[in-house]
Amino acid sequence: QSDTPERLLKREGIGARVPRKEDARHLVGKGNFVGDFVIPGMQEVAFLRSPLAHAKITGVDIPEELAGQVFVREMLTDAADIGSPSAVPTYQYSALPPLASGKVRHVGEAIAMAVGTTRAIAEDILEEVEVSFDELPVYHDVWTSMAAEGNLLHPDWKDNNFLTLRANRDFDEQAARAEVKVSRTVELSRQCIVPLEGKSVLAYWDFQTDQLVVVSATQVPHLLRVGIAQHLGMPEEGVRVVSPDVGGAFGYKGQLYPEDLCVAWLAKTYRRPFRYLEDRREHLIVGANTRQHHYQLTAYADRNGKLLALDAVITIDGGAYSYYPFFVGLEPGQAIGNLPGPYIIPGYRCETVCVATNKPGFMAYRGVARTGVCFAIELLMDALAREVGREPWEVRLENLVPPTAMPYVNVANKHFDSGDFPASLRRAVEMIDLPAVRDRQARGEADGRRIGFGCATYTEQSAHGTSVFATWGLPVVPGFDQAVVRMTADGGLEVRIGVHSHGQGMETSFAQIANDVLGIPVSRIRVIHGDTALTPFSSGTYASRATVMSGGAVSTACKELLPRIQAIAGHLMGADPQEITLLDGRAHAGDKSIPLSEVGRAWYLTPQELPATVHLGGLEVSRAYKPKVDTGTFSYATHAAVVAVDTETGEVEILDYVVVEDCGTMVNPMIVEGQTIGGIAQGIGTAMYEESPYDDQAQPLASTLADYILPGATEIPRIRIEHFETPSPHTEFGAKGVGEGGAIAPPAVIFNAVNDALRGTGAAEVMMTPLTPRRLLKAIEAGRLE
Ligand code: SMO
Repeated sequence: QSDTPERLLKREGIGARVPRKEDARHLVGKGNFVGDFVIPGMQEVAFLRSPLAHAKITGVDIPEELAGQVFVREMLTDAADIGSPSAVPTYQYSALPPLASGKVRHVGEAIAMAVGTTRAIAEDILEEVEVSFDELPVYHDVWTSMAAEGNLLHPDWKDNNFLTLRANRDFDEQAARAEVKVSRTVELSRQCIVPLEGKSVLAYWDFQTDQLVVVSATQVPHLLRVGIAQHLGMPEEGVRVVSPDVGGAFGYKGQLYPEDLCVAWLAKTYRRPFRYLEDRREHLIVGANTRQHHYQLTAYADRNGKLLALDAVITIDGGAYSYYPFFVGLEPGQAIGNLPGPYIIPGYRCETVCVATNKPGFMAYRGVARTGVCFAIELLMDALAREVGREPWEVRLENLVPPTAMPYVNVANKHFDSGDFPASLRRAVEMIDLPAVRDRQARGEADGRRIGFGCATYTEQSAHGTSVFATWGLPVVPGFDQAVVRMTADGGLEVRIGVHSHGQGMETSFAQIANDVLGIPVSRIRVIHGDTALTPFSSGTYASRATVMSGGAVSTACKELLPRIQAIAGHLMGADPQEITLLDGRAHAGDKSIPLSEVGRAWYLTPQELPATVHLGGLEVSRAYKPKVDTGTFSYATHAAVVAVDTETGEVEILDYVVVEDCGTMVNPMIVEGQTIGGIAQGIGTAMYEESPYDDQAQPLASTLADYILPGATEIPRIRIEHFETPSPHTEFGAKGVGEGGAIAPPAVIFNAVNDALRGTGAAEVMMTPLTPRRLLKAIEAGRLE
């Protein structure tokens, strides 16, 4: 194999499986997390948290000798309550005080904070603080909350609903044509997000720059700066946010938390360093805040299972508060918009209610509402297939948007950009070898377990643009990104991006994007992120947006830098700049080449050697980027699995799991696969293990990892992945977002497989996550009683 220029380029450019630069430090424990910072004089912060779910605070008794070490809401006079406004109609606004103000609305809400030289000392101080309460009626679920009369969660509200969204497109006329009607109720339990690193924030005063520096485990450093400045009444240039290594975010680190604001307030007020690190018990109590959806669904179809209409009532438990800046409407909005999935559905009627309850405020979690809607629509598709007596994948093929219809605007006004949904399903079914699975089912298993096949196809809107965010009525409307690229005097490259990388491998993939344009070796490209003082503004890393948005900005900035490098190289080499190609860190013209360090040296160190014409612009470029069409990119995938169900013990084993995914142009297929597998591990957690149950006083029943069950390595099967690559016509190099996708389909796939396994046994269908042995045995028993 000869190293042709093309091969040299592709060895590290877009599409290459370059090992991740960031792994080296993490594998030897040299990451730099908020918990690793050592600052002389730093004090640790602890929070006194409510033992009750809904109560008036009638008094907080702080012993006199602890004055100055314990803080309550009234003392934070120059900190505003966290507001999460939205112009979406029907939305009822609620303020989130940094420390409880007059009332607590969920167990674990922070009432007071203490500071000490160690966390243990701060916690001991809080032992001396007495809080008295008058208990209020507790709304532990959406149904009790919707039935509330008086004693509502928030003052000035007319009921306990955050908001209600309605859609109706041609429902009555389409439903009237149906020959088959299938109804189901499906439900997802509340759960936590459980990143390896919890919420973490450290703040200090930098006297040199006269800035409040907030070091936070955040996925949105620039938005956190906007939020902190706004809520502490400071100018933005007086605040710097640093997001160092972050141990997973997944949506949990996309907002301004009371704890962030409190610690920032301490540092602003006392001009000394303070830090708060959430512990695991706090996370399991105050972070139990995601995925809790209830669906009542009816599919209307012809007798082949071709859908005519879909009717849904979605009820979402939004918890007690709406967070800044991506308010609680994110979840119901995504639910009503994404429920139709990848299908052609002529008629659609949906009502989505997001109800406030006495539980921690709702949080976006990898996939946002799409894990829920995929679970709902895909369980309904299997139920429809059983009703019309066809294979579930055949019924899906009747309904998937075909590639010939692309671009396609669906019934919920989603603008699918490209792709071949049916081909992904056909290939996944082929990889599973369904005929062999059906044979095996007919023969039966020697160990008495029952085998089942399940699949799910989804499309994931990612990299939402400005016009999409604008409809959410937020004070912050993202949808673009910026990058700054600078060639150094010795021929290296610095790339500055405003998004933050915390597991996505951007330090590698963004270097590959730059390498693809400039031919500078990935080892000589440094990607700088996570510091508002060093990087251009960005709304941050979420919604699977970074590669499309910031990646697009890096690519366009490098394309602007390229002719400037060519001009200098052309002068140095006596060649036509347009004939210069950059490869492997060198400028080539014909059979001559020079290292880029000569270009860098000429510009920065010996400019007297250059003619005036090449001086314009220099070797540093800042570019903003928006996709050509900003309605988002639509990645898609089919996941399929074979499971074995033990009907005696209720245990489920995943025997095979395949993915056929299409995220457009892949920058680094190894990273795409890592993202997919990681997402699937979390999806398996949602499907089978993770649950934050509450009693009727809204007391959390899982506050340790002995009660809250996470999947470990032994619960994750070997996952076989195949890729399609249909470039998005809207984006810089054809990429579509992929970060969240893996977490969307697993609950649907696994439940469909289990229901398939139980077919003919008389068992009731399983329709509620997580599929614990207890729930599965109950479904089997319910069937026997019938
Ligand atoms: S749940 Mo994500 O960080 O869009």
